[in-house]
Amino acid sequence: MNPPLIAVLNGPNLNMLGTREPEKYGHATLDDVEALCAETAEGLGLAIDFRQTNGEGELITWVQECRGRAAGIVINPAGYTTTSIALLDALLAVGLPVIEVHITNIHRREEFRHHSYVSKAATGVIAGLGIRGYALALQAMAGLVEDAEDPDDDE
Ligand code: DHK
Repeated sequence: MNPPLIAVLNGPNLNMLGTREPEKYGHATLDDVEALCAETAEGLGLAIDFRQTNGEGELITWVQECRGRAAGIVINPAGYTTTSIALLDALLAVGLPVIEVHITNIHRREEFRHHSYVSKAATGVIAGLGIRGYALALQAMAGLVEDAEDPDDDE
């Protein structure tokens, strides 16, 4: 059997990780994040499809394409977190487990970053743990996927 596929989707400006405000986002690049996700997923028996876009429409199309293809979505919506009802609607439409990740603790930052539309579709949210948050999200997702496969098994 093929390992369950988890889409790891990244929104705008995350392609600039490593050079972008390193005092907030750290020094790891998006390639480092992808390598961490790939290694973590392999250990958990998951496959990943790791992507980044600066476009809202493209991000929404990728979410839509997860239906029937992926077992879950890990998403850092970046700047679209606080603005995109369309992204929220897409996440609700696909009906998959969603884990929202933010590298920084958005609640310690400017007030306009505190409200997330995406959280309304998220099973869980991880913020403020740096890129480690992606690995934690994949660990949690492995449990959610297992629960979905064996709903009667409490172990
Ligand atoms: C990344 C961004 O690009 C911001 O727009 C969010 C998020 C925070 C992060 O912490 O990963 O406000």
